[in-house]
Parts: sequence; structure tokens; C-alpha cells
Amino acid sequence: MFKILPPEASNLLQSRPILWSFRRCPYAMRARLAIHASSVPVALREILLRDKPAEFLATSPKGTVPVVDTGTQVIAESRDIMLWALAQNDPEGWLNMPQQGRGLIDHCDGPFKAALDHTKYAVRYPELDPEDERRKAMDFLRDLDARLTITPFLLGPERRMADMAILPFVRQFAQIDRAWFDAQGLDGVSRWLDEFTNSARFAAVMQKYPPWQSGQDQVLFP
Ligand SMILES: N[C@@H](CCC(=O)N[C@@H](CS)C(=O)NCC(=O)O)C(=O)O
Repeated sequence: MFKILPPEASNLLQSRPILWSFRRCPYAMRARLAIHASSVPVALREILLRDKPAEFLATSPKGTVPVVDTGTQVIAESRDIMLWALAQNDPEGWLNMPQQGRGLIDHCDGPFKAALDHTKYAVRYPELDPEDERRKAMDFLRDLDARLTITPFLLGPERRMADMAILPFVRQFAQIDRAWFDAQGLDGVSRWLDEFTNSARFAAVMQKYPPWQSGQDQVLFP
């Protein structure tokens, strides 16, 4: 269950940063994962991308989620939100990550996300060959799989920021055609992905909230 506070209690919590979020967005998911791991308290405002509230657009003119508004600072990139939360509290040591981890996130957000979109939304890209795009995505997943057959997580025995930043996108790719994905022999990636999607943390960050409405009580997260 999520916690809702009446307005008088909300007044006491005015300084709580606001997280604008959309449940199914993988960028918003990675932000919620880091906020959940850090236990940094935020007021979560779920939005619909097809019906963005004016208050959201006033905070984030580029109109993407996730966004954190601390009252003095607006953070409009998911990686920066992860770093913002973990810099305050990082009990699992997610930031204890070699430079390679940043490189993996760069590859995820760049070529892999592009190939994922070109595969998932192939009808929007008639000039591209969806099989080529899926192959490009698979090159990245094979690299991850090589790592994950040696160690439980991408960079060794422990979960790091790179794992949690990349997993929501791998999940999105796997969901395009789960039967096909399962037949690719990505045993390491599949184990890593299943552990993630079966985790209590994943359940916690995927909880459903009604879209935020102006004047409503705060939704406390995590
Ligand atoms: N680089 C941004 C990308 C965020 C992004 O593109 N989010 C998507 C949703 S998954 C979005 O808000 N798109 C705007 C829209 O669909 O109107 C980040 O890392 O936060």
C-alpha cells in the first residue's frame, strides 16, 4: 500500500522533493529504483504522457519523465536523478562502480535504446530493417550475457548502478517478444532479469498510482 497524507500533514512536508514519474517508462523506473534503494523521501506524482499536467510542463519544459524538483533544483535526466539519490544515501554501494559501468549505461541509453525502439516500434521506421535493428540490440545483450555468465551482476558479485540503470531497458526489449527472447540462449541475462522482475524492490517501484491531480494529497515514496 502507498501512504497518503492529509493536507495538514502535507504542509509539514513541503520540503519533500517531487518526483514526476510514469510507471512504465524505463527511465522513470531506474530513477524510482535508485530512490527506493537510497530511501530518500520524495512525493511521487504519476502522470500520463498523453495528458501532461501544466504543473509538470512548467517544471520540465522538455516534457520528459522522470523529473525531480527539489524546490531549489530541477533534475530532468534519469541518470542524474539516480546520482542525486545515491549521493545522499547509498547503503548497497551502487556508486561503487568502475568506469566501465558508465560506459555500459552510455551504450544502453544510446545504441541499445535506439535499436530497441526501432525493433519495438518498427512500423514507425519503415526505412529500417527490423531484423538488423534487433541484431544490433542483441550485440549489446550478448556482451551483457558474457559478463553475467561469469559474475552474478554486470560488474562483479554485487549489484551496482549500471545493473539497475540497464535492467528496465532489457526488460522492455525482452517483452517485445518473450518467446523469441527466451529462445536466444541468453542464460546469464535471463537469470539476471528474472531475479530483478521477481524482486520485492521491483514490485515496490511498479506499484500503480492514479494520475496526479492538482490539490491532491501527497503520495509518499518509497
Ligand atoms: N534522457 C531522458 C529520457 C527520458 C524520456 O525520454 N522519457 C520518456 C518516457 S519513457 C518521455 O518522457 N517521453 C516524452 C513523451 O513521450 O511525451 C532521461 O534519461 O531521463
